[in-house]
Amino acid sequence: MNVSTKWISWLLMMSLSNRVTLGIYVDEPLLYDTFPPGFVWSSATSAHQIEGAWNVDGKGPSIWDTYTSQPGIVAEGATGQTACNSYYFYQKDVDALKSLNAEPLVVVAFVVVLIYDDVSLVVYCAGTIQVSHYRFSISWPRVLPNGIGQVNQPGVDYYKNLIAALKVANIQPMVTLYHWDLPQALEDMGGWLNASVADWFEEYARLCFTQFGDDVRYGLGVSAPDFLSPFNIVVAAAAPPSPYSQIWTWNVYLSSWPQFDPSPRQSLPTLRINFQTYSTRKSWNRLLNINWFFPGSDQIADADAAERALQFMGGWFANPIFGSGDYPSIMKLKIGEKSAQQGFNQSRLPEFTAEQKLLVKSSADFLGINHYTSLLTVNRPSDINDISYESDQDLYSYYDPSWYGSGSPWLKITPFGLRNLLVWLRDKFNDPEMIITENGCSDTAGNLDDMLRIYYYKHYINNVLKAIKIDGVNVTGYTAWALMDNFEWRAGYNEKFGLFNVDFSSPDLPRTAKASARYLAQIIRDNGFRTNQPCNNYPISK
Ligand code: PNW
Repeated sequence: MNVSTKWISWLLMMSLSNRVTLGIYVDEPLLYDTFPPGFVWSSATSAHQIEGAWNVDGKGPSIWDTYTSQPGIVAEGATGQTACNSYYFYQKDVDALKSLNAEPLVVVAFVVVLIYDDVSLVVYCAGTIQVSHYRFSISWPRVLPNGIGQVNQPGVDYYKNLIAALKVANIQPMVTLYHWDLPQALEDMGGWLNASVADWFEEYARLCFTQFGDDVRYGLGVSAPDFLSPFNIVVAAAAPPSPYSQIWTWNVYLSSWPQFDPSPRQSLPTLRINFQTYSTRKSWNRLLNINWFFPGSDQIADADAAERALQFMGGWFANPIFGSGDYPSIMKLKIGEKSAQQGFNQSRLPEFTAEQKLLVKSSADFLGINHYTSLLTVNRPSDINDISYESDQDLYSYYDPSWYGSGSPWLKITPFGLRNLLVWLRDKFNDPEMIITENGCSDTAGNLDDMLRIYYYKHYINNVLKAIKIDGVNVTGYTAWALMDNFEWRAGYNEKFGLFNVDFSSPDLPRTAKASARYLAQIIRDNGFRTNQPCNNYPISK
């Protein structure tokens, strides 16, 4: 559904019903407390969104290089061909990260602090080293230009240099293996829909573990696997529709499980074994892109619809790994019933074999969560002739008009949703260890005095703190998306998520800290919230 159709149906729905919306925005009081010791603080980017250098030093094209070379695809014809040019300017990125992680223990300053109680000096006197992390992704076609086979040494060297520079800055790498930039050569052979993709991915992962494994404590797999599927076209970021659109009604549920291919291949466990072989310090995880869904009314049917939305978005991936070892029962039921009504002789949702269930279950060390926003959801049966992931859910989701917007139409500021989500994940999936692997907010200005982003980070991070301290959820890290303004997929350079502004009009592409970068750095240094931090002292009563 395009944006205008969405609005029209939303307006229609609001005028036809007198629904009580349960998601009205309220300011919440902050919890002034600290995160557990050792809490991981990180900021993130992905290869195609920042690296540029798309065709130099032996790099092969990715599907995004191909996609953006077609006219009319990306806003204003933008491409990632140069982006933040991090292939050459990675030291600038490391410097930006370093400034989020100030040198601790300046003794002289400590004395001064006692005298003047100056907040900016307190920053340098935190007394403990808050180790910062950087989540970046490896570009598969940069290290393997054809996806498999010949290794591109300059590409490998680039990541070695980046990791070495991070090490010097005392910043730990968190490496995503796949953030949507499939080698075009593999796409030409069917991409994620070719059963061999599991072998291709294994070859690539093996190379990464061998080359970079010793220096990487956190290894992340496929970012937001649901976005590999064609339904990603309906959300803002959107990967190329490519040939998937022809066959996706059959494969949509399958294509997002490349490593869990129904053929008797055991690539996921093989990957795990590789992972463990190459380093005992690493963790293998899954990244899940998940919104929070509030029921649109107090009717049971709408509460069920909101739960269904969560299960289709999050349970789809979390339940096989952290839950029963299978798809959520509501997905099996809905898709099974619909498939029968639609004349399919079996459910469009593939079934795991007993063996696969065992292999998949508990195959990740922690659950990575990419979370940005919430929606309100009501029950709404779909047209049975419409065969799609959305229609299978029989619901309609929308935003409450009281929620603050951002620079992205799909992103409304709903910090309380994150706490609900964390509690829900804890309750449904056996209290897994969780790391927020992405969370952040866009604007279209990219201005340095970015108060909206400060508000976003303050209240979202505070909700993580409440989930940990009040609800007892096991969250061990938080990652801010993004380190700097970058190529925001189909939105080009218009939607800016950066803690650092990038001046794209200057050939040097300078990175400049926004106010939100300073604010986040303060929270990181304090490992939590104090009343006398800048921007935190609001007397909000319940
Ligand atoms: C993520 N949604 O995409 C991606 O991992 C990043 O590469 C991207 O830059 C960032 O978020 C901001 O868009 C998402 O509709 C896109 O809920 C859309 C949604 C979630 C994540």
